[in-house]
Amino acid sequence: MKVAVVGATGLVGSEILKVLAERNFPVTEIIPVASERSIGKKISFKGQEFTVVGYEDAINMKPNVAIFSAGGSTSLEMAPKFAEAGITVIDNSSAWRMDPTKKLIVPEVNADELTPADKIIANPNCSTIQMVVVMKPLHDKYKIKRVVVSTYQSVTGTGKAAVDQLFAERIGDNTVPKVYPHKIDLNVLPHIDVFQENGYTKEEMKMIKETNKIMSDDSIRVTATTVRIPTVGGHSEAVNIEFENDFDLDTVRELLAATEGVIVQDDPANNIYPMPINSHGKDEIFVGRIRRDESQDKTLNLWVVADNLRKGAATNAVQIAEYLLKKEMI
Ligand code: A2P
Ligand code: 11C
Repeated sequence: MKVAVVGATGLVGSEILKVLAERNFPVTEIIPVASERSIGKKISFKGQEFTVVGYEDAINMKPNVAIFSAGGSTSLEMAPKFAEAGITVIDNSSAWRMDPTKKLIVPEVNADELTPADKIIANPNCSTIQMVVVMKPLHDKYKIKRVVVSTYQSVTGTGKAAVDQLFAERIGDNTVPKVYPHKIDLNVLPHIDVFQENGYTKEEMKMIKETNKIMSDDSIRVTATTVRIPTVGGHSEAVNIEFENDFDLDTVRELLAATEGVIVQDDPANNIYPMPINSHGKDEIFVGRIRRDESQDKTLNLWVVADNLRKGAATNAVQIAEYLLKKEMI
């Protein structure tokens, strides 16, 4: 497989290269694509060097699949050009997610929606992905009525510039450009992405709308508060789920433990619960603090953690490519 990685020099792009190598995706050639300022730079993959090219050269090199992680406007402009050339695009940006003609895929939940006609496939937002993988088996068994989620999101979700801002603040360096409107070190910002007219942020609205689309169920009511914290890698979520039917906590634990891609870490007596620092470089989603909401019947509280650059972005995209390959769609 010839694989183009658009945004190969970015945080998610470099994670995509690592995940392709680790999972032994059958790559014959990597075609790294980035902005004009990076053309000619070398990117190494499995000990081999590949030169960064512009998107037109990349299309001419006829990759089987192109994994995009270079922002929404780049995707809006370039993904259709790849698709028109017959190249399947897996896009990490928000550009195509809510387009009714495009599929929004989390392989554990809805890979079976994919057909050979899907040439631009959307990868959901990181905070949505880790939540829906956990929701799916619970929804199938108990039917979810409503979800209340509060997130604690890493600066890596914003990209390299945000990581630079955090470390610059830590050493008192004021020369680094700021990507957040406030200090992030030793602080918490209840603000991810831009505010909308309804008072929610775009990140919060993504969690709501994307969840309904991925689960193919608009009856699930979701409300979200998304918060940026000064961690470097790994998003955490406090998730409160109200079901139609009552559940048994042991069965919930068993169901989650048996779910592909989910690891239960729930032993509070020994201080064992998921933490973002332990999620770095892992493809799985970690769930703990599994307990009843004692203020309301048929309601569960969970703490869900995943490496946002992995399952939240790169791993999910590579898993989509793996599915397409297995089904001979690329
Ligand atoms: P570059 O390194 O040349 O700027 P991050 O989110 O970590 O900041 O990374 C963004 C990624 O998207 C980088 O690889 C960046 O390349 C790439 N990118 C940004 N704009 C474009 C563009 N117009 N065309 C192709 N790649 C782009
Ligand atoms: C964040 N969730 O943590 C965002 C990053 O729609 O893919 C990913 C934004 C997106 O800031």
